[in-house]
Amino acid sequence: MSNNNSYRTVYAFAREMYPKKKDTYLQYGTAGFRTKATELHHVMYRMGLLAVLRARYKKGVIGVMVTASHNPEADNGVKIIDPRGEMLEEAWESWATKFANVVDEKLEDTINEVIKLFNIDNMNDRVEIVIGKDTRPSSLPLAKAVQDGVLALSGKPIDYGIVTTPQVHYFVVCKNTNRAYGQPTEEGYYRKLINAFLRVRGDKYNKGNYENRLMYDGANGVGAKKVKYLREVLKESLLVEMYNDEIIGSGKLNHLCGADYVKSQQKFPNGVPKEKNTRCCSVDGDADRIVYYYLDDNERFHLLDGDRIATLAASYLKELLQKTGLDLKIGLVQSAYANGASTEYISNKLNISVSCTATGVKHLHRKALTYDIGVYFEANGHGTVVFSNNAKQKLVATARNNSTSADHKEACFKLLDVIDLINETVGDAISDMLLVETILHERGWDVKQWEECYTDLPNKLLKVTVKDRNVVTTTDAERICVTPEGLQDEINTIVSKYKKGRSFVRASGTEDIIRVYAEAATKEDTELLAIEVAQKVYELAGGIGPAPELPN
Ligand code: 16G
Ligand code: MG
Repeated sequence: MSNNNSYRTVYAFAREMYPKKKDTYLQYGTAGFRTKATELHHVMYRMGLLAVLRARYKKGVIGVMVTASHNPEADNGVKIIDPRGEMLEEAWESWATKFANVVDEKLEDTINEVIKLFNIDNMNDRVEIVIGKDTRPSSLPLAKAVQDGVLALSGKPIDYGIVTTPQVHYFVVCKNTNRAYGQPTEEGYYRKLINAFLRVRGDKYNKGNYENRLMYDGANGVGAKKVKYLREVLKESLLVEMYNDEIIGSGKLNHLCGADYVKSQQKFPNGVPKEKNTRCCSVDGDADRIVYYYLDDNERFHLLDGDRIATLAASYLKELLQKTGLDLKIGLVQSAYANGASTEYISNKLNISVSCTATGVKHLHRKALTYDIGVYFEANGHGTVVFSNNAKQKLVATARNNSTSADHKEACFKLLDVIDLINETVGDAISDMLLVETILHERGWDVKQWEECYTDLPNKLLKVTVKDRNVVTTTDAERICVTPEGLQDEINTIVSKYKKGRSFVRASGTEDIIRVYAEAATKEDTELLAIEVAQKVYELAGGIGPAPELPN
């Protein structure tokens, strides 16, 4: 006997419109599902269903973003956003995986399992699900599938059309805070960011060595579409020169351009003119990542990645905080991929507390929330700054207090403006760009002065293909390898041969491979160190295909 509810329409819809192919298995990874767009129709429908259950359980608005970020245009993906703008709670990731993989006939039972396990007794609530999508041609039908899933369980889909991932996070938070965070519209988003940016910038657009001109690589995606609007509003205050803005269906999304290409290839993107000593930036396919770079007089490429943005932001916020006279705790969060030179600079020169978490925005974000001012960035350009309620309340109270000195007051108002130009809900390429431009402007720095803060250690990333990536497990924020047994000892022995050597290995959360990271005092040593470690991984973790080879 079962007293389960019957969700016949759910099954009927699934069978008729979004049937699951027999042989597919997909896992909700670091940032949701991601694979060939043609494999995802049933997954999208089911994520619509899950989003409704989650929204009823949390009694709040949930977001769903259809995107495969920096992947090729033929891929797509989906991620679920929790009521506070965070990534879907890990305990529910396995439910997402289960939903994606059960046969159509079991869909109703799985819904009932969730309802029972989480005591969801408000199945009639008309919960809102915010849906956004990137510029991929496949995103339109896939977002429609999410909507159908939401409707099948009588939720209310709110379609925001083509937007960036961070915009969806922002809309979700605005709605769940009853608009205290801002207006849940695109106009509200731009207005909040741009008003703050213009107030801080004042009417002097060029300062010292800072020039208000920036070359912008939109990766032929949503980051290009959105900045077009931004440019109109920024007018003369910041001249954003747009490149790679062929948006829908050009097949060029992320192709030889965009933040991932620039960071992983350490190369200047196609489609941007090679102008020397000019500040450039690239965003990725859903505009939640950004990196800066320039070409020097000899056309040598210089990258200013997430570590650089983190150090720039942390040092600026620390200074500004000191000027407010308030005692608030500031900290910086990185992953093991952060360049060792940046970590040393933060601890020893900036005297800011720095901590390391596992890879993935959700881990860094969570740690950053433990500070009053928590700056977090991954080297690949994902990151933002979060401010505690305590910090915000103190700033407002001090700014409004008549006995506060004029200097302290001014600093409090400025910091409040800076908070408004930051999208705290998640890393946001557009908001991060405005923050970097604000700081460089205020300091009167050109891109070289920013780079001169510290010198990156040479570093190298390699991939090793193995039979089963799950054989590699790690601890201590992925810096120590636990299995296969003996691998860490081997890594230690190899690393000890190299000056300033550091290396770690971990299973990728987005590709079926093991990643090897290495850094050392010289480029040659770094190459050797990376290969030696990769060879050990190949040997001890069941490598397949050609073994990594030392250069001759
Ligand atoms: C995803 C993560 C990113 C992480 C990357 C690691 C989000 C929004 N994105 O793109 O934070 O750096 O995966 O990829 O969380 P990997 O596991 O393949 O190295
Ligand atoms: Mg992205």
